[in-house]
Amino acid sequence: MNAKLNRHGNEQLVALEDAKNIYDLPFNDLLFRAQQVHRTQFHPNSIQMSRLLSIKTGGCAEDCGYCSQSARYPTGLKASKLMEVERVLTEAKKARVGGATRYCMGAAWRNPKDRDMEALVAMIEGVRALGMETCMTAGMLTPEQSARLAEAGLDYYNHNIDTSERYYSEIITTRSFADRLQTLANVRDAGIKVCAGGILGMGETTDDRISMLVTLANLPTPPESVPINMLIPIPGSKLADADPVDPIDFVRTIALARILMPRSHVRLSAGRTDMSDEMQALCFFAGANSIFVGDTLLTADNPGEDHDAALFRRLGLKPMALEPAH
Ligand code: SAM
Ligand code: DTB
Ligand code: SF4
Repeated sequence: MNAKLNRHGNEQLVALEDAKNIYDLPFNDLLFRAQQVHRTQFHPNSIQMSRLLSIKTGGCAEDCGYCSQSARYPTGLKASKLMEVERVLTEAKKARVGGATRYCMGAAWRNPKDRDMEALVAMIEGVRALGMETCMTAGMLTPEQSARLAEAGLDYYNHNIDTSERYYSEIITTRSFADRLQTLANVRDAGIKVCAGGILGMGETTDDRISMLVTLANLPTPPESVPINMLIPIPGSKLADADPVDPIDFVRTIALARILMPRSHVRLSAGRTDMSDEMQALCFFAGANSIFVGDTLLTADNPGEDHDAALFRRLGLKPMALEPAH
């Protein structure tokens, strides 16, 4: 690789050309390499399981072209207020029984208001007390808000860059790619682990997908979790009629994420209801080692426990145990 040292002087910067060359390898070579990398860092048959809950649904001021929750598009979704803390904890207990080890709370906001912070803190403390890892995704955060959530014990913050820098303004105009990177830096500086990834199937090119992964891999510290979503086309949204992704291209992208970010959990995220079991199996072989479990994501469908349990049995996969700190 044409590698340079990053600003910590201890990791190699990934060059776009090198990433493209990896992506373009013959499929068998690409998957073999991804599997080799995977096995240096992870147990090959363990899958981390997260559960999502929408704690504040719909009515969002942002114009993300893929989203059911943007107030700009007639998606038919009913908006609701921030959920009561007790209800969040009741749902989290159910998720723990279902085998999830990480609980991710999502709010349809451009950013949290200061008056919301107390409730978010109580949710984080409550979920943590149940012995689960905590994750939140609530839009842009200031350094002060990041510090407050870190103090509450937040383990992860999810904030996706979604696509390449070049393509970003085709998908979202109410904020910039640089805004996204700034929140990721704020969260990282506060000591919270980072979950950041994107979506495939929004009309982006292969180079956009590769560039998105190169941006993530070249962050001063790569994200600990990298969700790769396949667009769930939402009727009424700007991307309702986007062309579906070629499954082989999707698997290639997972393999590249694994190779560029060996230590990250790569999550096969939204869109699994539209993937065959065989496609999911290839994604796991390519290095995906995390999923969302349960019947729903935030507003859209997910395969559900029975289907996933059967798939895990067929593939000999096991839920990943929590690290000893938890
Ligand atoms: N409002 C917060 C934000 O945008 O950061 C958090 C919630 S937002 C729904 C979280 C992520 O879900 C988005 O960044 C996007 O990557 C993913 N997502 C949303 N709608 C999707 C869809 N229809 N298909 C696939 N992924 C989607
Ligand atoms: C992520 O990358 N995918 C999750 C999580 N982070 C917050 C969200 C998927 C949302 C899918 C569409 C929906 O449920 O509305
Ligand atoms: Fe709002 Fe997040 Fe949906 Fe964008 S992705 S419209 S910020 S909820």
